[in-house]
Amino acid sequence: MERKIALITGATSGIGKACALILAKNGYHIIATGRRAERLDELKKEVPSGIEVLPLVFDVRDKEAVFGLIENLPENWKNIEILVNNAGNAHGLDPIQSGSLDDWDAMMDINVKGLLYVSKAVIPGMCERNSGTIINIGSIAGKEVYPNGNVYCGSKHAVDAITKGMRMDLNPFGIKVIGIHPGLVETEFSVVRFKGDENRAEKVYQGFEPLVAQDIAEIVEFCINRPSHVVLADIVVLPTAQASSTLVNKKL
Ligand code: NDP
Ligand code: 8X3
Repeated sequence: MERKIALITGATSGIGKACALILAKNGYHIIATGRRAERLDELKKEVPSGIEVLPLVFDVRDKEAVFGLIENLPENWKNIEILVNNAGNAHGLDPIQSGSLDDWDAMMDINVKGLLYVSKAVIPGMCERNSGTIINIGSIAGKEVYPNGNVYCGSKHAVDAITKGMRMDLNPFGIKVIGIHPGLVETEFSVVRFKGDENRAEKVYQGFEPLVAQDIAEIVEFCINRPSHVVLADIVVLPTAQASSTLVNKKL
């Protein structure tokens, strides 16, 4: 039987981890990436028996590490069929006049350039094989802008544009390109955004039922199990209580 391989960036937490587990359940061997090696090792213990996990520890901003590791994968890991570009975060929630340069660099370098580096390392193999699926995790912040979201929204609008461009350029190769754009999902996202302030992070998800990572993973599962002539190109998924990035029906 053909050996199926999926690479998921940011598989140490939240949406990426849930995607890794659901793809493993669907019979994919998993190349799991992230900076926290110990969490990638934990993932090995959670996949069904017979499924292999290859942890690749790198920061997506580190061009040399990205290309060095992905271009030199062991032979039986080279044929990546599914790439989930998930690694990313918001850093800060500040008005443009007082935003931090370090936060801006992090968001553009991770969410946009990191996604591009990983994609550039994986796409040539997909083109050679005339086969593959790329799933980019965008955001409602890539479809709308909200106050103080400035640069994070910019980074996710860039992901949306890059996804559309990838779909056009890779179409002749039969490669499916899918953009998934979630609203509020309770993960470590807000803890990172608020620099470890767990109380502030918790408040983001109070008073309504947010999405959970598994909700996004199940959409990924649905996408990858469509027949070869079907691609769900662009998906916005919100908690039922959320009508837009600024309109959440909170009952506090
Ligand atoms: P988490 O903080 O739970 O997960 C983020 C993941 O990205 C971690 O695995 C982290 O791994 C990885 N990551 C972050 N920075 C880097 C880096 N420099 N190099 C390598 N990996 C990195 O958040 P989510 O699961 O919520 O976020 C996943 C994606 O979903 C992001 O792109 C986010 O923008 C998007 N999203 C999230 C929403 C939400 O409400 N939660 C809504 C819409 C989109 P590690 O730290 O180990 O490197
Ligand atoms: C994460 C969702 O609304 O916090 O992309 O930007 S939001």
